[in-house]
Amino acid sequence: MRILVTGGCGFIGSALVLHLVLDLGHDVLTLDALTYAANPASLKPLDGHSRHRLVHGDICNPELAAELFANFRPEAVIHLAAESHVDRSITGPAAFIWTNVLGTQVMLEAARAYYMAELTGPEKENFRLLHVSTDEVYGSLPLGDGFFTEQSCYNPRSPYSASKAASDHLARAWHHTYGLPVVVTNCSNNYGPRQFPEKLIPLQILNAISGKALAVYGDGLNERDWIHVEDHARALVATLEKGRPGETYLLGGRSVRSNISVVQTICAILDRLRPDGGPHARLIGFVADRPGHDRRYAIDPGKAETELGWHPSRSFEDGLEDTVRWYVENPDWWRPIREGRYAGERLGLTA
Ligand code: NAD
Ligand code: TDX
Repeated sequence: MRILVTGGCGFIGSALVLHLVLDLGHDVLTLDALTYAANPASLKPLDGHSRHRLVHGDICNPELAAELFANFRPEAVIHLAAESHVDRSITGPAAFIWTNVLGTQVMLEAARAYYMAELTGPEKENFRLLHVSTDEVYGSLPLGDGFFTEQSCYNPRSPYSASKAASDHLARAWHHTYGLPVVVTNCSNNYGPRQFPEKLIPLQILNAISGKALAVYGDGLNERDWIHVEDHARALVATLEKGRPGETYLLGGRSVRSNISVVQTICAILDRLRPDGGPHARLIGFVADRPGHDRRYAIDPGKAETELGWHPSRSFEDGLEDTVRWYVENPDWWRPIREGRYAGERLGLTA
């Protein structure tokens, strides 16, 4: 299949693109603006690969989007490009509205024009646009209690989740109004190799390795439902293959943990891998809470499991151990980021 992936140089996008090309043999065109969050090193295994091409460009550019549809003629689109970090959305929301809302509209319009004008017969019947979103659109559950389902009401509470909620509504509107075969997934917190070290797990791993403070927001009891990024990538492929247009599938790893227990587990793993730096838990400290900090996210992935035949396969503790090991063994991937070098500079581009 020819698949257009937006945001393929990011954390989830790169895991997905590697899976699509190397494991499944698909032809992939990655469209990515190479923002600070991108790391082209994540796609290094595809250097020179005949089945992959990277286009450095912005999803908010309608001419570029139209050109890529016309020339690449995708059989499917998986749309992941987004501003993704909640803390950044609190200090600078504009980029989130721009990319997540306007950029999604641009991709939907380009897909609609192509779908209507260029596709016929089985090509048209089988075309899909998969919109990749988050469980944060559903707001916050009470501590220790309850799960989001496809029936949960939208209640976004941060600029990030509000922008993603808007993009979900646009995606569904393009299905209902124009008949574009859109499928939406809302996934819980991902973890795994190649995640930008601003998110909880990689940030705490790298701070612990360098003996820096491990800042836990508020009382540390907020809960997140963790899924390994490779389980998410497999879920997206299953959704593309079996998901029904117009439907929504909630994806999660059935691994709800409090933030403090995640940080303590990272410390315990590092105590085993790097006993000289331990005990790492001495570095843990509680800091001021995130404004509007959602208490609990938790997903019931029952519909995805039943309809798509997909199940999360990684236990959180095993997956976390592998992830900590990956960061310990791959400083070449994260050192340029920690040294504050611009993503484009890492690529040899100018800002
Ligand atoms: P990320 O921040 O690691 O990567 C985002 C990628 O999108 C980067 O490569 C960046 O360069 C690219 N991008 C940003 N703005 C762009 C633009 N205007 N044009 C083209 N490319 C642009 O994000 P991630 O964690 O991999 O998340 C990917 C998607 O999955 C997002 O849509 C996010 O909302 C969603 N999601 C993430 C999680 C999670 O836990 N990380 C969970 C559920 C859903
Ligand atoms: O230093 C920290 N200390 C801390 O206590 C950081 C960075 C986070 N936290 C807390 C806040 C959250 O309760 O840890 C939890 C996880 O934080 P993030 O990694 O920032 O993730 P979250 O806000 O839950 O959002 C993530 O999951 C859903 C992704 O960033 C989103 O893109 C995704 O949609």
